[in-house]
Amino acid sequence: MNLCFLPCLTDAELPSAIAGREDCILGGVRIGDRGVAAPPKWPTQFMPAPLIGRTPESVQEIWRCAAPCSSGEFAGITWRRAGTLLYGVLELAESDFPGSPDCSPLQAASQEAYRRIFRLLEVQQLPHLWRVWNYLADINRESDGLERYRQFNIGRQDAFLEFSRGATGNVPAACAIGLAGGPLRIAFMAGSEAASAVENPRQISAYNYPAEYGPRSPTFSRAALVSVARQEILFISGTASILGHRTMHGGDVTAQTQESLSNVAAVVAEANRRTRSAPYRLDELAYRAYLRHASDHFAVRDALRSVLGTVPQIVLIEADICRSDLLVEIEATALHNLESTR
Ligand code: 3EB
Repeated sequence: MNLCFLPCLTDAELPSAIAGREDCILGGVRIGDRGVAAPPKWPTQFMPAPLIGRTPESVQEIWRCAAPCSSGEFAGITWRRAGTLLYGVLELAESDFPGSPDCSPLQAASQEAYRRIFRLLEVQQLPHLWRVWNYLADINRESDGLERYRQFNIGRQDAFLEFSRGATGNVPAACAIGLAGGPLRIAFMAGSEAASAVENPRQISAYNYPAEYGPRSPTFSRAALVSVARQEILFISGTASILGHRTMHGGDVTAQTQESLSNVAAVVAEANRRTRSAPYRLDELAYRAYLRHASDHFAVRDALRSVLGTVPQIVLIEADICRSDLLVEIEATALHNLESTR
């Protein structure tokens, strides 16, 4: 198969990255405010959030395969598949879900989104969900008596339970991030092989968070390690300034960035106990950081530089984090060849 992960392409760089083989692009994401003249033909998650400290104001991330992908639509999901690997994108408008006294529109939309994903994976006979990117409007706003992130968590967990998937243990890596508006936007990667879920010894597993963070725990693992033919992907979930289950360093973005990176380092160390490839290094990961306030951007960069010794490959995005006291969240991805050292 030989997968290629290209995390940060400008519109100018895109044509040579595609190399005339649009049918070989598995899928990706477009981040930034700026629209695109001709939307890509491959499944693309649109994230219309401001990019920070970068011109031009949009970048794309793509997963490129060596051979053409198959593709399709299923229940509103646009997907492409390469061998035993599948990437899909789904958008659901909450206004299409009336909700009920005990189920808000967002909760209903979230449950339905995951149901559709699980049904597609059944039909495709690729049962294992590895990584999910969740974006929703106004994540910290309370409505129907509950913060919207907590509504999302109920719908997500109900779908896992409905499909007998279990909501603890081997659950996907994920992020759940707030945008200014728009539909529930979900992208995911899945395959025939189970990912190996990685947890962080510095943190309680999110699926075991106590009830003070909401009636249902979030359904995600701290990272997922997955073999794809002769390669291995490390997906590190959104990682924040949380120790145990508590937010640390309220109001201090520098300390929150340092704590988040300590957590990323701990997750990488755990992944390295299990990797079949060369060890992952912090300075080779492709990072994405979500900042609640764009004005924190220099503080975050300085903290990255002082911890990592360099400013890594990173895309900075202004967006809301799922706890209102969190100012920054960092996620990362890496792709290794199993036979080589890097
Ligand atoms: C945390 O550690 C921070 O609900 O899917 C990070 C990654 C977070 C994923 C999710 C939430 C999610 O709890 C928030």
